[in-house]
Amino acid sequence: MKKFLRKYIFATDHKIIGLQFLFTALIFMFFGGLLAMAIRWQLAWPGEKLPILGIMMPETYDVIFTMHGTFMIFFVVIAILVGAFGNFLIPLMVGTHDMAFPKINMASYWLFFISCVIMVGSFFAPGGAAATGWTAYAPVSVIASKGQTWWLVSLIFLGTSSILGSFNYLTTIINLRAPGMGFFRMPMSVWGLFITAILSLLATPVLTSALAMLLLDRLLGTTFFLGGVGQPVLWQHVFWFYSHPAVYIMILPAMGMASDILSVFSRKPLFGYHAMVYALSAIAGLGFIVWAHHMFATGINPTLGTTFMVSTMLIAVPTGVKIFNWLGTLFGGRIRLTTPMLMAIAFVSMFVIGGLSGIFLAATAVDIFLHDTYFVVAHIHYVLFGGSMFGIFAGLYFWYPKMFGRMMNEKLGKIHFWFTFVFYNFTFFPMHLLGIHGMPRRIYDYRQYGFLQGLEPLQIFISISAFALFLGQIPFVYNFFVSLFRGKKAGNNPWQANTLEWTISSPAPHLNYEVIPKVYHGPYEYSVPGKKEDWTPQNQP
Ligand code: HEM
Ligand SMILES: [Cu+2]
Repeated sequence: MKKFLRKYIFATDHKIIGLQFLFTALIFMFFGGLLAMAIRWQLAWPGEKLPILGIMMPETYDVIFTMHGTFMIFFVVIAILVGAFGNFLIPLMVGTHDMAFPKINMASYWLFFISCVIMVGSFFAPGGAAATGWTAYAPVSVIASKGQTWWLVSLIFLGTSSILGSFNYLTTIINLRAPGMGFFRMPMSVWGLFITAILSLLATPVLTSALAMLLLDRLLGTTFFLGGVGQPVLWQHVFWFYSHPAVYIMILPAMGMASDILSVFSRKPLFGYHAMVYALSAIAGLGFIVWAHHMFATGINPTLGTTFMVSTMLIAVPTGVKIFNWLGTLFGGRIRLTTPMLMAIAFVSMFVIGGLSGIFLAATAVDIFLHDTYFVVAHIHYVLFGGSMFGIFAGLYFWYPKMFGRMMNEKLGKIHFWFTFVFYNFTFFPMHLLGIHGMPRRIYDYRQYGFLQGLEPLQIFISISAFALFLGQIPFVYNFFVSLFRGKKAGNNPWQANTLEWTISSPAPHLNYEVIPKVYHGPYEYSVPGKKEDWTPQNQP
């Protein structure tokens, strides 16, 4: 019993901690998805009874979209990309036994867990859970019911967990790389996580302080964010100073993983590796000077608005570099359309659509009209679902064998892919149209406005697609859990990939490497001319 607790519950092994993040986040993914179903049910048939919830009150609707956004962002996407993949991949891919500080790593998971408990508990607070959106804008969030306090406390724990995690990642990557693993021999997955950790270390303390200030406003009567003495807009500044970098926290690790996966299944080196690294760094750097593009509608000084518009549009340059590099990687490759590869290709293509709608929103003159409409809801889902979630699926199908020693079923994987890809687009693409029609976000009954009443057929279409999208995840859940026991045994290197984790057994053993490997070259030497195999593990001279 003690041994079980030590090994699986109070674990210090980075792989187990990674899986703890993963399983916790999968539970949140399920409930976050259910909340989305409630939102869509209400919008398709406003005023009619929902299953279990009955007639939806506007206050309940507010709680539901707030907790949907909160769950998905903080407890699913960040938890999986940074918590699960960061923990699982970094020590394996840089070639070391564990994180630099395994106990701090354990503390990071348990702080996250406390945060989860408080967030779930907040549903039982008097007046229900928080209802001011995942952005918690002041002054409403200052005067909102008790659930908001729980929300703030929960996220303060979460922020602390992230800060501990990111300095552990940085120390591990900087100090514990295997001999020969120069910075420019690191796989892109590690680069993505490295830059994410820097972002997180610089931005998360700002959020955590902002949360603490809001808590003081609520509990001790300070007035940082209240009108009169304080400044409601100050909240937006400090919140977005974190949350814009945070959108890169939610995408850079997926960009790294997709780069690796595209290269493996094109059997070609990653096109423009150095340019990729510089582009990632540029995106991260620019990410700190664009935050007020979320605030064009606050009455911001037009000169300032234009400055933020220009800095935001500059991000299109490194992003374009990355997209061309991904296409360059695919070009002329001997492409293997495995499930992880399909997911990675979907990641790139859906992220492009999300990026393009982002450029619309970055133009001040356009944003005045599109701000707070469903165009924004479409945009966030193209980057967060189309980007981050497809990236997460790609990573899960790809590294599952290293996590559990067995393969996931390819046929079910492809069914899952096609269902998700099709119904995802059916659900979210039409939301651009709703937005252009002027449908506001965060509204529980759009029929109050005469000019929106004609949208009913589109609303029903979107909702039915959303239900299908949700059901389309059943093959994934089934595949994931049944393959744990029945999947084909994986062997060390089922995908014939180069990075270090594929040189050891699957599942990766405790402490990973018996002897620390020696690294002779970069991670992308696929199809080297004159070589019999078309791959070259990094530890092969
Ligand atoms: C089955 C899939 C999903 C559906 C049908 C769905 C649907 C929706 C809808 C309709 C809204 C707008 C609510 C409103 O403004 O009234 C919304 C908001 C949001 N969703 Fe999703 N969603 C899904 C998955 C996701 C995922 C995977 C993420 C993130 C990874 C996500 C992140 C968000 C965020 C951040 C908001 C904004 C919440 C707010 O306004 O505070 N959603 N979702
Ligand atoms: Cu932003």
